[in-house]
Amino acid sequence: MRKQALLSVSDKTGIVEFARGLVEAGYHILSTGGTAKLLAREGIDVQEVADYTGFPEMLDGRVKTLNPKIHAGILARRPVPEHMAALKEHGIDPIDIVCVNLYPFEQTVARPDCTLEEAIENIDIGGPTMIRAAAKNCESVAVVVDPADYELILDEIKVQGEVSAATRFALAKKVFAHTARYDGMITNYLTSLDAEAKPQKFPAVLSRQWVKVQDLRYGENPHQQGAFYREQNVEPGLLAGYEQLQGKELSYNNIADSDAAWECVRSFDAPACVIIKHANPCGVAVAPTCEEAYAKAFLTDSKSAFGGIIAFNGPVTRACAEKVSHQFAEVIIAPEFDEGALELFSAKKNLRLLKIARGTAHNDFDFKRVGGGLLVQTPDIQLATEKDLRCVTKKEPTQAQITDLLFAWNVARFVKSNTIVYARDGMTLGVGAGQMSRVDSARIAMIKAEEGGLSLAGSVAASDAFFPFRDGLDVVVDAGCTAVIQPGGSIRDEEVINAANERGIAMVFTGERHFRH
Ligand code: 93A
Repeated sequence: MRKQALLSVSDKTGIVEFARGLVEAGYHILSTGGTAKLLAREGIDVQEVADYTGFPEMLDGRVKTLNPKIHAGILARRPVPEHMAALKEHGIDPIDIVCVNLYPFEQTVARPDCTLEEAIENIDIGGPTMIRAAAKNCESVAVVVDPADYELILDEIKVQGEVSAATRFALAKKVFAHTARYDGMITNYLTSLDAEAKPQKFPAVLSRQWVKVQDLRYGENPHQQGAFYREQNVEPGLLAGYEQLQGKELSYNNIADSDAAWECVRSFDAPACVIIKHANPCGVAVAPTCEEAYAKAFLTDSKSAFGGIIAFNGPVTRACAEKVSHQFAEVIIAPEFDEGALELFSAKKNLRLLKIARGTAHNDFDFKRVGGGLLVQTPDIQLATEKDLRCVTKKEPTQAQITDLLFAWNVARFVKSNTIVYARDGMTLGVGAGQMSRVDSARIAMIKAEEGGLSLAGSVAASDAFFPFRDGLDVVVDAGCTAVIQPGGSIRDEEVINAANERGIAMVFTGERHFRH
């Protein structure tokens, strides 16, 4: 029985070469109008589907391939004698390869002048029907939706005489992902048309494509499996665009912590250094140079910095590298390393160096998996500036305090809640992270400063959310702090403001909260 391939593509990239290869391998080619015309023009022997089925393309092309001669030819199970007998009885030849790509719905609706009528006409019906049928019958049929796969198919046919079972199965999986995404786009478009709908931030169906960058040795723990994916078309400058210059393979936790480090450090304009442990900053500083910033950041909590992930927002020089080399680090991240730094680090074979272009783009959405679902939000990139601060105490912060308050406030965004951050002179003095009670975070941050031999006298403190009672504020003032930044908004704000006035410190409200869970 002659082998048959059905070719029906909107995107005609590579189709001529593919068809030619199939003909050379002995395939009979069936094709729809436009595709057939192109192939015939290129001198390829092709039969129009209309000619084969005896039905013309009708209803302005809405019905081209929707015919039992096509669908039975695709769906018949070759190992089942009754199926093959049924084909024979009705004069139908099996179809062994289905090569289809769909009407360009996405490109059509992306055009600003696209009408509803045009969008509707670009909803492909026959194409998805054929590829779903072929994928269902991947036991016997190879289905190609991506021109990038043409070469593989031809190679396999050349070498083994047919497309292998493993490839047919892999191609079938691709089909269902492809049609799911296609239907998702249609749903999103139609939903966006709802009468008084504002531009939709969150689509009715969230379908995205993530491309595997690498399998990881394991997940968060060795008994979990892990992999890293990059979102297709992601803006450069995000962690997904890093280049690893040296060192061991990145682990799951390395990537998570590197992301936290990079997001924090790139939020500063001045040269900055951030040291991360378990996704929390244990030292952050700004200074005239990255080298000085590192020295200050390390001081905050030099015990926790051991085995940390260190990120810089500017070039790492040899002098900076020399300072950093004294400590054990898992990963060092920067937009640039000079020759001297690279030479020095090269002695530490395991140390991972990541070079990341300093972009300004942010993820459009943050995701958090919950059982059976996904929480989606826009990222926390809003940050109060000096003009947003509202002083609520009799005492006003000095200009130096305002600078430190804004620094501490920025750092607090990157610390797990509940957060208290003590700071002075552009460096963190103590970071209290991830406690279930704010007052405990205030105490822990104080202990950190004490252990680091850092005085909190005259420091400032940032609290990622309001103080629910005055107790947290009292701990902060007892520690030596003289100015506080917090969102405000508690029903007990008055109690907390009175406490601040009673203790003679300055306090400003930002009106914005930075929970991070
Ligand atoms: O209008 S359709 O939904 N009805 C069909 O029966 C049908 N069969 C194939 N669209 C149909 N197609 C699509 O036509 C294919 O998915 C492909 O995108 C396109 C190829 O048309 P042509 O070969 O005429 O350029």
